[in-house]
Formats: sequence, structure tokens, C-alpha cells
Amino acid sequence: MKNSWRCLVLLLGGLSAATRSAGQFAPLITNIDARTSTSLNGPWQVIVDPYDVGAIDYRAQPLKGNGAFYKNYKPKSKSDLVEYDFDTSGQLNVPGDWNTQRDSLLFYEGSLWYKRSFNYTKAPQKRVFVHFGAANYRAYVYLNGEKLGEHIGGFTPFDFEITDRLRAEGNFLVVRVNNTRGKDEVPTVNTDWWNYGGITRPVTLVEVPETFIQDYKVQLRKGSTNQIDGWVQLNGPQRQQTVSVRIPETGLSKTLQTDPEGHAAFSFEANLTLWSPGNPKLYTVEIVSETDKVTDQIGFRSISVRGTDILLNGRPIFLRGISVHEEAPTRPGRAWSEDDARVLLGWAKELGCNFVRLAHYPHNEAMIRMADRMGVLVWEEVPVYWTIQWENPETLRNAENQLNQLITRDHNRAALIIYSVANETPIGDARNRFLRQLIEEAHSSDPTRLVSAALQAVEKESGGRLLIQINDPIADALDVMGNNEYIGWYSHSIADLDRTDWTSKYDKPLIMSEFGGDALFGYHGDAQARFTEEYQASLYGHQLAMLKRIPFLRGMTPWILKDFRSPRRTLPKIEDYFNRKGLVSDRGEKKKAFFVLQEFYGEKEKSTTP
Ligand code: GCB
Repeated sequence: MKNSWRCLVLLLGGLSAATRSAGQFAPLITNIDARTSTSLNGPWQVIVDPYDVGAIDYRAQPLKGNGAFYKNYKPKSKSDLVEYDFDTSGQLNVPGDWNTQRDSLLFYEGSLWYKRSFNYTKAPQKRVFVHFGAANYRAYVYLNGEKLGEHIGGFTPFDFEITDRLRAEGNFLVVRVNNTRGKDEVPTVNTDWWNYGGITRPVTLVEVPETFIQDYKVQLRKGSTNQIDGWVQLNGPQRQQTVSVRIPETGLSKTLQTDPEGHAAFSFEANLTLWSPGNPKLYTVEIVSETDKVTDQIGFRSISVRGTDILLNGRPIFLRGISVHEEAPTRPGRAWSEDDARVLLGWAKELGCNFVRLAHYPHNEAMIRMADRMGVLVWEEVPVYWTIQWENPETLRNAENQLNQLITRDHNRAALIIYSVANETPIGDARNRFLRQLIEEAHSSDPTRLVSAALQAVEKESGGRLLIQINDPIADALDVMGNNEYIGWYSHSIADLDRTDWTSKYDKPLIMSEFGGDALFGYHGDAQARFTEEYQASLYGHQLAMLKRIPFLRGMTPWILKDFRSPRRTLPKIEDYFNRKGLVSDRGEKKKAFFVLQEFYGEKEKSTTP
């Protein structure tokens, strides 16, 4: 619980990393859709500001006067000098990345200012928050010319209270979003995905009672299939209240008393139909306080490991997965909507999946909620990717905050079974310490789920065989080992897959979290020819045969469901700034390898559980 409402909202903070100071946490309100809310989605006025002229003066000092864009100042006379105007600068849709809404912004990295006006009549004795699903990467938020605060991290939610700053008419919300990459950031400057900037997820005004239910957890106790453990957290002046937790369908109702901090923990037995991919049963759960009521749809299942097995509801399961980036299925750019989630998860199900790896950062909430409903198990991840500043305490704090914001948002989702704390990070003392801290953080913030990381193994030749061993020292702290390998693409040949054997230093389950190769949809040739569908299909065939021989393999999430944009992929006519390892093209066409994996998963499903 200790981290459940931590949120990296920097109320002070300057313009550069040097002046930034973390540490002021605003409460994160969960389950926004169940609250009284007003959407601020739609067209916003925008100003593209590559030099931050709306924020700093020519001596690089923060602007305070009317030149600061957040003032939204209008000239008072014809001699008044004002060099910006939101109203005539054009519009972009929120939510949405800016890169795919305007051709000139495709590669843009820098600041862009958003402005949206609204009227709001607040009901008496209510409080109002402005909630952002996410903005990449840094957001500076202002209401009616005054700063509300800042948020760092491109993929997690944040909110600010605006109760005392609202006017009935003519409010203007201004947000400067900056997606400049930074060496000390999470992720750092080097990735293999598009740095989509902007307010990429919904913006919502949330109205709650003066004392409201800020967050709660209602989940099965670790290892149990009939004991519900949980807690409720109130926020507001009247913290000591009687609260009840009800599951009407089961007739369950538990009454609690919150303490002076507004907190109450509970535990009770329940006879439940367990959630599983085969039967994604969700119960209506009501949390009712004296002043507030929140309703959620919650599934109950247990997830654990025993030796090299992963147990869902106490029974071994093989995770038939696929990795997914957060890109829209049928249009360019970031995904964010329920429809996007339905199509992406629909393709995964068509492939025969019971599992997805949402790489390499927290995806939007619609995705995990849809996974709950469709019965798809989920691996969630924070963007601790390749190399970051392992020695930098601010970088660690940033990663911890992103992890905790993700856990807070999703800790009631049955589909969520694994938190991954890192992807392909180089072994070393500082990195080991950094990751151990994150693993410990994930375990203590949410003991009911498993923790993993996508590692890389070491290999050697021996008597004509290629021997690969998983021996990363941080694996001893993980529940499940992830491993990425690209035999037949970046290393060795496809034929080498047939002489490869895997071992592990640890008695733990393995998920092969990546393998694959690029193919341009519709490009055909023989199975030796790079970038053809035939090469990719052959690679999958040999990979799957090799994977079958790994005795401790309990799942896989090949790379990747759909082609995705990446600035690293420059080859004309083939890549054109897309990573082509998708089983589905960027236009939704299925490649040959899709059907190779589909057949394998079909057989696997017959021979294994749920
Ligand atoms: C990896 C990375 C992933 C890349 C992929 C590739 O190992 O984890 O982010 O996109 O390889 O296609 O090279």
C-alpha cells in the first residue's frame, strides 16, 4: 500500500533537468471512468514551439509576463506587442500524438503548447480534478494563467486538483508537452520505437465529493483462490468513515471503518467463479463510503510459480503470447481507444494467444480493461530499456515512479499477471542494483503478481552444438525469467536454430519474450532472402521447433504483432522507418508467419490447459 498513491507530479521544478526536483506526490485517482466526469477530448488549439519561446526569455530565464504562452494573453490595443495566438495557430486532436496528425511534425521532438477552453459549473461540496491518461514525455500544466504542476514520464496517468481555481465560465487549460529525449530519462535517448509526442491519452475533468474514494484494491490473496484481501483509501477532510465493500452477485458485503488516514484494510472469504482466459468472469464490485460510491468490474484469479511452472488458479499454464507496441491497428500513430484495444487483442486471439506482452512501456488503460473482458493475460512493462543511467538516483526515482503509477492504475485487473522491470539491459553492478530495487518495489507494492524482465543469455559452441545458458544474476530475484533472442536474424543462421540447446542456472519458468525477423508484407522470394515473408515464416518454423526442446519454457511472446514505426529503420522501400517484424503489416495484412504461429498455438492449446 505504501506506494499506491504515489505520483510523480512536480509542483515546483524548473525548465531543465538540473532544476527539476521530484518528491511532491499528488494522489492518483483510479477508475476514472466510474466517476462523474467531463471529457476534454477533441480539438485543442496548439502552438509548435521548438525553441521554447513561450517558456523562456532570451537569457533562458523563465518567462513570467504576458509573453508566457500559458497566460494566453490577448493584445489590449493595436500597439501591444504579443507574438503568439492560440486561436489562429491551428488545432490537433486530443488524445493523439502530434507526429501523425501533421506531416511537418512526423519527426518533431521538442515543445508543443495545447490550449483548451471550457466552462464548468461545479456542484456544491464537490471537488474537481483534471486527469491526464498520459502525455509524452514531460507535461507542464496551467489553468487560467497559473501553474498546476508538472509530470515526467510518457505513459502513466496523473492529475491535479482544480477545485479552487475553476470559474463558471472561460476557463483555459494550457499544457506544454515536451518530448525531447534525455540521457538521464526513462527511456533514455536510444530506443527502437517512435517518440510520439503530445497528449496521447484522454483528458478528463473528474468531479468527486469532498471526501472521496481515491483508490482501493480488491484481489485474491497471493496463492489463494477464495480469500479476498484488500484496502480502501479515502481522500478529504472526513477520513474516518464507515465503508462497505460489496459483491452483490455473491451476496458478499463487508463493512469497515477507515482510520484517521482514511485507510482501511480488509480480508474475507468468498466462493467465486475464477477468472481465466477460457472464462473471463468479472464481478461488479461496489465500494460505498458515507460520502462516495465507486463501482468496478473485477475478476478474481490466482497466479503463482512452482519450480519451473506458472500456475493460474493453481494449475500449470503455458502462455501463448505475442508482443505488442502501443500503435493503432488501422491508422498511423499511438493507440488509445477501446476500439484500438479490441482490434489488437482480437488479432492476438485469432493467433491463438492467451497472453500479450505490452512492450516496452505502460499501454493505455483501455487495453488492460479490454484484456480483462476478452480473457487475455497481460505482461506490463516500464521503459527501462537497453541502457539508462544506472548510477543516477534521479533516474531510479523516475523509473520507480513510473512503475508505481502503473501498479496504482492497474492493481485491480485480473488480466495483469506480470510486471516487467527491464528490457535487454547489460549486466553490471550498478544495473543489478538498480533492477533489484525495481523488483523489490514491484514485489512490495503488489505482492499478488509476478515480476519478470527480458534478459539476454550467454552462448558458446560445444561439439557442434550452440549452447545457450541463462545466467543473468538478477534472475535470482525474479519470479519468471524473460529472454530475448534473435537467432536466425541478428545472429547465426536459421539452420543454427536446429542445433541450439538451452539451459538455465535457475529453477524458474522461462518466457521467451522476443524472437523474430523482418518481412515486408507482399514481398516474396525464397526462404534465404531477407525481408521476404518466406524468410520470416521459415525462421518461425525453426524457432518453434527449437523452443519445443526447452524443458523450462512456459510461454513466449514473439516480436511482434504488428509492424511499428521506428527511426532506426531507414532502409528505403523495405523499412521506410518501420520495424517490419510484425506478423501483421502496418495496414493490417497478415503475413505468412502469422499462420505458422497460429498453427503452433492451435496445437499447443490442445495439449495444455486453459
Ligand atoms: C529487441 C528489442 C526491441 C526491438 C527488437 C528488434 O531486442 O527489445 O525493442 O524492436 O529487438 O526488432 O530489433
